[in-house]
Amino acid sequence: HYEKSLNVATELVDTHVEDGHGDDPAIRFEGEEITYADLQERVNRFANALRDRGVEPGHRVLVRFPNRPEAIVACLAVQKLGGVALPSMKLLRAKELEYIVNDAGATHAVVYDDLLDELEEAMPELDTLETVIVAERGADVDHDHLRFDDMLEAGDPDLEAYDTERDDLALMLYTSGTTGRPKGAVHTHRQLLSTADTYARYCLEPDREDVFGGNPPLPFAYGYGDLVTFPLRFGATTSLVEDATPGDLLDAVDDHGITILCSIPTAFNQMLSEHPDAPSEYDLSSLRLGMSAGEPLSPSTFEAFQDDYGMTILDGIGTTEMLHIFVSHRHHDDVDPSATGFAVPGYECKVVDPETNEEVDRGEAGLLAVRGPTGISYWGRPEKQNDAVVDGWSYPGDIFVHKPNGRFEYKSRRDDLIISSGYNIPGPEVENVIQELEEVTEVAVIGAPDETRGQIVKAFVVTPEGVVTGESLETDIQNHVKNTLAPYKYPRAVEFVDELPRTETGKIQRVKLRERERE
Ligand code: 3SK
Repeated sequence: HYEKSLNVATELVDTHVEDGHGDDPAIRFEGEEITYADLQERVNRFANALRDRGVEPGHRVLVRFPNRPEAIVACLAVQKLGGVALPSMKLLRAKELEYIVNDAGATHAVVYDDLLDELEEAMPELDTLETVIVAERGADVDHDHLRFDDMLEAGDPDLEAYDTERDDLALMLYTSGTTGRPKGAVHTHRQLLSTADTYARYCLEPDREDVFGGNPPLPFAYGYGDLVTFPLRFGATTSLVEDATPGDLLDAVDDHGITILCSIPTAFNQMLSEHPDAPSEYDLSSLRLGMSAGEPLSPSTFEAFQDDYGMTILDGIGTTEMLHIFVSHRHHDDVDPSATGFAVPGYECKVVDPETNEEVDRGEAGLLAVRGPTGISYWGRPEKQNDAVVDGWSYPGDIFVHKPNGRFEYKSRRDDLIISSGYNIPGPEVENVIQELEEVTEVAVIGAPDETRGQIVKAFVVTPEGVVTGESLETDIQNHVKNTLAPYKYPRAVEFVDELPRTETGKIQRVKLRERERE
């Protein structure tokens, strides 16, 4: 329960300073440590400068950065003024930015110099954008916009937060738009805090000594929670690394003493394959927990981390629309790696028949419905809203089984279910089995069109360097699946590829593989 008058920036920063923790580290970045008092001063200065430049309560402000402290300062400053922070993924091109900025009606943009070109290209088509502020790596960047550092210097260090209410908007994130146009998912001050007070509080049990670190980008809801809301809610520290490779992550654990490592399955798999000796080469003794989302974590990756790192990785499923994870194990649970976990405390989940929305029996597959402190809320898309939320239940679009032991087991995205000769085959179940093989780094399984069967199971496989691909490996893969799962699930086609198509947040774009098969 939250007071009616609530401001997320105040809760995440000012409360710690008021409680005597101003000298505690809030952010570690490269060699720098930013305390809570420093962060408060930067947020206040930047917010005052933004207000002088016309940012008003309710305004949407684009924030376009790699994982750097300025991104956190900018988002919190906007929120402290009652505005809505709109972080954008780095790799968005001019056309995509044009769509998002116009759809959101953003008035201001705070941009890192490396990412300015695409915005400049889009500028002639941006209807509402009035002011651009550029943060610079060096002082020699040529542009006609306002400078982040000048604003920080000029801004007053004292600021009373705007008197926002708990249900005022604070954050807006666009979905990746793999199916149709991207949609703006909006979140309130209360919802931001509630992700920390449900998932983080009960599943991770953080305290001030924790150091959160990882590589999900901040504009990805998963990264925003892991690296901004959660650490700052608990007075802990966030360790930021710009464009972190798996090797950079290991360095950051060693240098910054990361205790909760947040990432996605691809990066966890790369840590295993590219740094097999990491546990003896790096000081990883600070690690107490891993967090994974974005794609299901395979049981073989979970087990490898338990064996090699002595670290449990909690898999979770969330969505940009729901803001963070709503199904996961808690860290003291007996983790069953074949399942995602339980409904996060504070959330209710049920598995329903997609036709009737009636709950199906335990053990049967159906669509997952979720109800809790966050829910799907789209910016200006009433038709999508009505499809996604029915009777107060949000439908993220995933197929799950509610197992007799209470855990929810992920099957596939609704769109990724393969129907072959009348059998329903969840692609990720086949992927998990193929992933067990040493000769496989990554795999994606889809339904490929087939005249007789409607669809056949097809696996796209990436192998480690030096592995010989060809018929013999194809047969090994097929036999392994036949021996592990019902034989109708085996991949009738296997294609070896150099890499899998992915979104910027690391999700495999199975839709692209399906499109390729249809061509
Ligand atoms: O992809 C996920 O599972 C996820 C988790 C947390 C927040 C957002 C997303 C998309």
